[in-house]
Amino acid sequence: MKTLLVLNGPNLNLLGTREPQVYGTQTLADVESLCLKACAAHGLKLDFRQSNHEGELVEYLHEAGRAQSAGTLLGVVLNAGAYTHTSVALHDAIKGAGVTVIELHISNVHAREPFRHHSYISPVARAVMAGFGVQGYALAIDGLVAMAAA
Ligand code: CA2
Repeated sequence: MKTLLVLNGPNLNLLGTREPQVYGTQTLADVESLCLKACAAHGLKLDFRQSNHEGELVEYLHEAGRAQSAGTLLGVVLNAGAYTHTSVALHDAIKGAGVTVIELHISNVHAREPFRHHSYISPVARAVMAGFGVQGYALAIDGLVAMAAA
């Protein structure tokens, strides 16, 4: 049974506690449950993580690259949070690890402040999903599975 990694960046541990008009009312634990369901439907094991630390996210992406090379990991659904718009380190980590990443955003970042319009992740992502709310996580999992099967 292969694993799929859902990786969440800074402040996503606060999901459901503030800004419900932007991010909805579901918590990160709710998101983990919906990812678990989506992975189970495809016979996949879920590895669900969150970190507020850029270096830790880099380490997780390196680990994911090794697991994908070893054939035990299908790929990563990554919501890099605000690091999306700032982190050359995450860009380089994805590229260097050679790991398949689907970039995911709960909100439609392109309909928000201009500083959220640029992503360092998009050029090294296989696909980008934004604006579907937390349901986007399940859609991204389905999309990653479909891509891997094609
Ligand atoms: O829409 C998304 O998923 C984002 O990746 C979320 C990031 C934001 O910086 C990106 O531009 C878009 C922010 C995550 C913080 O989430 C919070 C949720 C509730 C309360 C406070 C923060």
